[in-house]
Amino acid sequence: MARLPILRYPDPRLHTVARPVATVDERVRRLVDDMLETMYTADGVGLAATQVDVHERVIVMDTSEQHDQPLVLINPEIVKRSDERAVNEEGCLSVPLIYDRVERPARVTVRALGRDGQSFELDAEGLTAVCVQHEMDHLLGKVFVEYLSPLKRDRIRTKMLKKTRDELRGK
Ligand code: GNR
Ligand code: NI
Repeated sequence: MARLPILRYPDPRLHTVARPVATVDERVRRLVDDMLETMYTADGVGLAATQVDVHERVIVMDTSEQHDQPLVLINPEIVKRSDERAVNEEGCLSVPLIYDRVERPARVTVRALGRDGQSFELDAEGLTAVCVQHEMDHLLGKVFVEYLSPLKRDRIRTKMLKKTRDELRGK
């Protein structure tokens, strides 16, 4: 397994729309395993392939308390959304140290292929519902800050550019 570099907002590659996976083969399983290692190492609860500059419909997640229940979603599709909405604080490994409130459907049912290539359905609520919708947005080239006001988004963009510049200078 290998840790992959995570793209940071406002990298334009984060706005790429991912293509479906044609076959869950050895290459895709290796990508999944590298993404899981990357997610766990970064202390994230989810990671979309877009964030590691691979533009295919692959997501890994683990919203369990013990971080011991990896979930793999390949070619995920939302088959049901609740009318009820919920507001949650979101963060993103591609926008480090920024957290803000986003409103989304409270519950979703997602159909996807697992690491074994078998189709399954996931009924998600709570953090799992937030996370799967956040990750599916990444696959469509959307970052959560795009739900915020243009003013907030612009402040975040400036802050991220400065942070990246400072880190490159070794500050
Ligand atoms: O680690 C993550 N935590 C998180 C918290 C609230 C809402 C969404 C997330 S996803 C994020 C990891 C990430 O950036 N996935 O794309
Ligand atoms: Ni994210």
